[in-house]
Amino acid sequence: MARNGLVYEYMFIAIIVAVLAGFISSLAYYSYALNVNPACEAIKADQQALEDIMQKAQTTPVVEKAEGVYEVYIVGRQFVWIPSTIVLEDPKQVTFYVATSDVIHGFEIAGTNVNFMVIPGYIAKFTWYPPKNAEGEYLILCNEYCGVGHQFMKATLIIERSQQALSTSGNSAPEILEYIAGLLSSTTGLALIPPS
Ligand SMILES: [Cu+2]
Repeated sequence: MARNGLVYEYMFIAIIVAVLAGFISSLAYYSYALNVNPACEAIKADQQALEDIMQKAQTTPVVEKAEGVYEVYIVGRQFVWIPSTIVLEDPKQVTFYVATSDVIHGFEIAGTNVNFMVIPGYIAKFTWYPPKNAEGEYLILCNEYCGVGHQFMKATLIIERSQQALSTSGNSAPEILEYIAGLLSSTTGLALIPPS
């Protein structure tokens, strides 16, 4: 009887080890072979780099590199985003550099595919290609519980469209397909090839 019990014990240990090995190797496969990774790039940052980004967030948070190409510097802190308002005019490509001066925060622009984690000691870099019809006020929130004032942690993104951009803003079918493909690849890592 006792020996039989031991056999079952070993059987269960073997099954559990096999299941764990399966999970861990599928994680490794997705991460390394298929390159399915968190949406943003995390750049290791020392104290100086974090002070620099704080300085930029407080003085010049929005830098227009070229027409419609922006770099935006933001710092999260219990329980605010600095700056609290970001205005972009006719953005085509927006690269966010986001850091935290205390705990982990989640940077999300509601209604878009911008959603990534901001980890202490790193600068999160994420490039967003706003759809042409993105316009008006967007809520930026913290989606990672960071303390008692978490629910007050928000900011506003305002996208302004000039008259000229508006007149060409009608999304054609290929553009919508492109947008969906971009969304799919940025959230799942899968490449969608539209039928030709
Ligand atoms: Cu937070």
